[in-house]
Amino acid sequence: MEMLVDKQLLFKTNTCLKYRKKSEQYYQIEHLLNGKVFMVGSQVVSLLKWFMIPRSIDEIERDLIDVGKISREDLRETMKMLMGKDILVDLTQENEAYHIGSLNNRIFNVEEFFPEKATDNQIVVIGIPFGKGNNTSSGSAKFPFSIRDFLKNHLVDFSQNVENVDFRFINSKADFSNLKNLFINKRVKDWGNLFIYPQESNQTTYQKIYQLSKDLTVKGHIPLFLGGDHSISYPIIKGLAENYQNLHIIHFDAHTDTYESPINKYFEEKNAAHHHGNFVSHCLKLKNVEHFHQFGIRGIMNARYENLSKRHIYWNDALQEIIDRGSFDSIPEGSPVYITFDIDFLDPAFAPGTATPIAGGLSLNETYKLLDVILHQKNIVGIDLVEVNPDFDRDAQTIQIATDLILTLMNFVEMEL
Ligand SMILES: [Mn+2]
Repeated sequence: MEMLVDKQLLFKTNTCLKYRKKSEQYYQIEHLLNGKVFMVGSQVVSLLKWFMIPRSIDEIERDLIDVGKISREDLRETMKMLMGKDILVDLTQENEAYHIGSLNNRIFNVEEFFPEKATDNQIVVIGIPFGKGNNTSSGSAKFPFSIRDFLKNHLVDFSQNVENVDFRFINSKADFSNLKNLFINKRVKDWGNLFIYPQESNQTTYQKIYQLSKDLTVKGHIPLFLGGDHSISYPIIKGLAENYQNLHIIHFDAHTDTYESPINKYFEEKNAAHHHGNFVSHCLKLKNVEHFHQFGIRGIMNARYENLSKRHIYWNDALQEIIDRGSFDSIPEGSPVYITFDIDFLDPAFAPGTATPIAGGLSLNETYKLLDVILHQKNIVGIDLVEVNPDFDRDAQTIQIATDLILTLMNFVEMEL
């Protein structure tokens, strides 16, 4: 048994399970951290009860196999199945550091993502319902739920007959054939939302996000994170930077997110968490992050800036020049590009649902024109959309813009289909 070779292993039944007896033979098991439900036989439940005390290989050999309770083959298959579903865990191994909650309102009604089953590269949508990086308003944590509810309530379904969807409703000048092909070829999947225990520390959450980003990108998937506040982008980019070198970050935002203060620095020395207003400062310290291109910067809060060695600021009022020029060639061809999009890049008249609005941003149509110029033929390896705060929204106006932006950004993702 290759799995049972290492004498150090110690197996235990996951404590976050709910059992329901369905008949004499069958039980339903619900995994409380990801919402997944399984049917198992009563013998499996007996086995799980036995494993409620951590068991070593020696005990398994002595008390199950040697006495003929179960054959070695059957036990191996059963344990493999249970461990794959995180029902049985190996206490001595680094356990999966995060759980993703399964949903029935997947975005655009696309299929659920199963990491172990994915045979080709996918755009994987994951919600990060985390707003504690902003200490005055944490409402952005609601966005992953709000957008999925909104789309489900409006029966937005791109899981079939996408041939008949006319994406020109977003931007009639753009060519959406790539997006259509992504949907037709089932290359967009929704994994669900990261499970965040309400009492866990911010550091714990950031560690999970980092691991998640690293795991997805090492397999070549293109993650599309729905924030959440902007602090989540640091662990995401840290995860990507483990897999890609010479990363270029394209950052749409009214703010530079490099705010430093003596208080920040004091706590930073104590290894305290970063926040939504300084995630860029942390990213700049990552070796593989080569350039940070910041678009849309404006407002009194951005009067001071420093550390421009890796940063390139494109002030808000200069964006029209890029649109008029029709080209943006500051990123070498083929370089991996990560897009982080703060909804406050847009003028709050268009997108009011955000916690730190700054007037004077681009309109929606101007934004599409700019994206067409900047993102044309870029090697996009990941995307996030952050800082959408449903608490400040008006008639789901910002949710609708966020939807159009998600579709627009996905349309730029080039994949071999
Ligand atoms: Mn911002």
